[in-house]
Amino acid sequence: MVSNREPYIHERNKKGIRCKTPIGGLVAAIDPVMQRTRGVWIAWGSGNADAEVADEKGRIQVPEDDPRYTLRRIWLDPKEINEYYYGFSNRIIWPVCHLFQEKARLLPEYWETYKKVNQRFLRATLEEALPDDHIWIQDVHFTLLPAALREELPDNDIALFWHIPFPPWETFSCIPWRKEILEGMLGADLLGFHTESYVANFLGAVKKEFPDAQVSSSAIRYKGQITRVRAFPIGIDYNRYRELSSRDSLRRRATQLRSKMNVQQIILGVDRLDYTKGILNRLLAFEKFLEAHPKHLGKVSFVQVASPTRSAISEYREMKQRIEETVGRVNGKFQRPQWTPVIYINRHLPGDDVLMLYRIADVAMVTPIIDGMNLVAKEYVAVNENGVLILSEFAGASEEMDSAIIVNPYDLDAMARALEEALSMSPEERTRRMGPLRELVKERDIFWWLDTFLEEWGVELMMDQEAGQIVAGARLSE
Ligand code: GDG
Repeated sequence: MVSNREPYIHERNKKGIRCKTPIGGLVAAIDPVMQRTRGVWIAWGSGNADAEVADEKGRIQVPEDDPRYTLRRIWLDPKEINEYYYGFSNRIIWPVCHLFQEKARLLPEYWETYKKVNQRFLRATLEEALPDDHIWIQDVHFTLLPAALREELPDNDIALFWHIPFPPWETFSCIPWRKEILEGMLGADLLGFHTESYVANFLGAVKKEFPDAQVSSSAIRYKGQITRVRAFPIGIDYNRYRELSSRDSLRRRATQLRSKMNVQQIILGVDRLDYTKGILNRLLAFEKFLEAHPKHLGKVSFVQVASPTRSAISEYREMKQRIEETVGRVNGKFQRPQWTPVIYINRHLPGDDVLMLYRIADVAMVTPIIDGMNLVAKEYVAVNENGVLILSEFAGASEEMDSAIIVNPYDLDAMARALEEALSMSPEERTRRMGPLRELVKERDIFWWLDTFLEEWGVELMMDQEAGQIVAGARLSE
């Protein structure tokens, strides 16, 4: 496994060194597989005590209490973090793939460092990989790795999963190094995206860029190498969300919170404070909604969790400022001594607090300008069976979750109307819409995603021989 973020992070604080696991479905799903295959996970060692606990190669056996596999940490210096991570990954690939070309900073030094870091990960992977190993690369940080590995390891199976949208060629082509990126990705045997439309965009880009490539609807033959390309819509650990959110203590706290808030209905947004997430448009739509429907004044509050992210990048700081000005203006316009229209939280909340908000929210607004998938939509549906989901048509999740109220996040009036519709929806209609959404989130959970990916990749054979059991195709949660 190769990813930018590591599955275990060591941090030193006043009390000593603590090992944390990042919250999120991906690590939760892949860690058990790694534990069974006893493989190697290569990632950037980003914790401030990571080096202290690893050996001279950056290796550490994890989980610490019952070591099963090797985490190999790669050290990055501040210039590399700035140019490879904040620069190339977050200021070039991220904005371009989210159709924000105008925010892209196409600096050659970002590219040079990105190449260097990909080389560093290449060397580490070559040191770790055994002849039969499957090598799975996550996300946009290592586009050059599949082809570079392929050259050295012609017989290993290599796959890459892309977690964000893949844009049309007309947008992608603004990247001066687009050929190298596409060629790098085509070193993989299997490429996964969240949706059919990202698959189509990727195939289209390859056709445009390499006229001699043979491109079908699910595979590419280029320079003798075949790459299968497929959509694997990612899910969440549904059962875990159900379990965690139905604990007595959490239910009690949620009921208390709900009664303290003293409003009839609650609307919720939970996002990293990213310009792609549509937080600003959502606030403007809420303002329009209050203007158009004064009967809701004093009765409905909108809770927006905007957790800090990438604040080293100026576009993120600018978006934060615009959001905060808007929160201030909207609250200033409507607030009453006993009622706050917008409750804005700009901190990373503990997981339980997010679950509690999912439980008490009558309506969740998941209205990104564009989003690869968006897991918040799925988490809300898993936790709250009586809620209403308002979902952007430009979130990857809308390809599957079509019984939500689907909106265009640019159309503020339509979003204001959707809010009115959601808040006045009958219990029967809520159930009619929520039923199929829950089924889907339950059925296509993170383990389904993993199984489908591994099955397509033919991993079960390898696991069969090594572990004496078939893991892929089995429910790893069981
Ligand atoms: C990328 C793609 C794709 C948020 N604030 C807090 C908090 N969160 C959690 C949510 C959710 C996660 O963060 C966000 O997941 P998303 O899917 O919405 O978004 P990205 O981070 O942009 O992820 C995305 C994903 O990769 C997977 O492939 O779906 O499209 O952009 O789990 O609950 N969690 C806590 N406190 C917060 O303040 N505890």
